[in-house]
Amino acid sequence: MKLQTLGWALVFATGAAHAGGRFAVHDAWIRAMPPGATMAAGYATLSNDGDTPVTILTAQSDTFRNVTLHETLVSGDVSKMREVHRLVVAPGATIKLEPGGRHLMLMSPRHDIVAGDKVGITFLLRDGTRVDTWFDVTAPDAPAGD
Ligand SMILES: [Cu+2]
Repeated sequence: MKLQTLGWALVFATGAAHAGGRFAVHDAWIRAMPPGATMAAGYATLSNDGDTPVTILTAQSDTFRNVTLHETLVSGDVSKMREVHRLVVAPGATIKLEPGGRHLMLMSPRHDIVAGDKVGITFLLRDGTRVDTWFDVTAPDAPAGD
């Protein structure tokens, strides 16, 4: 019992400082938007190399007025999107944000987004950690995932 208490104390003491180190964002990209478009989607691979779950609450960007986590639900030939209020990355797991699945919904850009740009996006974790990342803007006709 005593050992277990000590274990938790260590987790709390070091958890916040290390959360950003075990949560990582790879291969982050946004498809370039046609001029005047008000909506784009962000894709990335999210990984958790730690031994406790990482909970993502939301994301923010200086480039877009509104950023939310979305999932795509397909029923028959109808495809709908809905907001996800938290996304848990299990220890050792990766989650792909990809076309046709979960994605960042990026709304109301403050300026046009063109291929070659980099867009700063910050993930907010439940433990209070903010994880700053860069998303590459790719040409509109680039194959998904490139
Ligand atoms: Cu969406």
